[in-house]
Amino acid sequence: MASQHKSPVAIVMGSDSDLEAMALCIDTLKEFGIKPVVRILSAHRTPRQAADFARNAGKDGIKVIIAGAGMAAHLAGSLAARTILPVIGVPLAAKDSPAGLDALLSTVQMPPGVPVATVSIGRAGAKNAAILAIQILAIGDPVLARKLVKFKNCQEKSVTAKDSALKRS
Ligand code: RP5
Repeated sequence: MASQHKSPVAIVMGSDSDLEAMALCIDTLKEFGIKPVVRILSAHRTPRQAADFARNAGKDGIKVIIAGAGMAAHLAGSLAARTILPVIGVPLAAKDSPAGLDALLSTVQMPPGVPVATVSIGRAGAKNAAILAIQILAIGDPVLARKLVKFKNCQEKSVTAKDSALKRS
């Protein structure tokens, strides 16, 4: 069944416990006018549903998949194995594994031929995953490209203002 999705970006996370960190990814995409498809799918707990999602994502209009998971984080890799869409992996801390280094290595250490564009651990990575997805989409979308330029300019102004305030203090 094609086109049940209305968004070019899907955010998939392994558990509802990942939502706190991944909320920043959702919010950042919304700031750029993109309302993502958001799913909880697990490489280990719902392997068939996760596989079906990855196989159908392209047909359903998704252009970039963002996958966040903690612990032995195989979600991004298992999705990437089943699609030609770019997959961005967000390694997450989990309550039983608060540093998230296990998730970082599980996400980033993909074998040659099946890349996962892995961002940093946790909320910083969740935000960067959204921005990276937007940058990918902006290659063919001048409106999004202009929004990205504005975003970078605002970011620069904000840091410059903090620098000036520090110099004055
Ligand atoms: C991973 O295990 C999830 O992505 C989550 O980060 C972690 C713990 O899951 P819960 O036990 O909190 O559901 O699969």
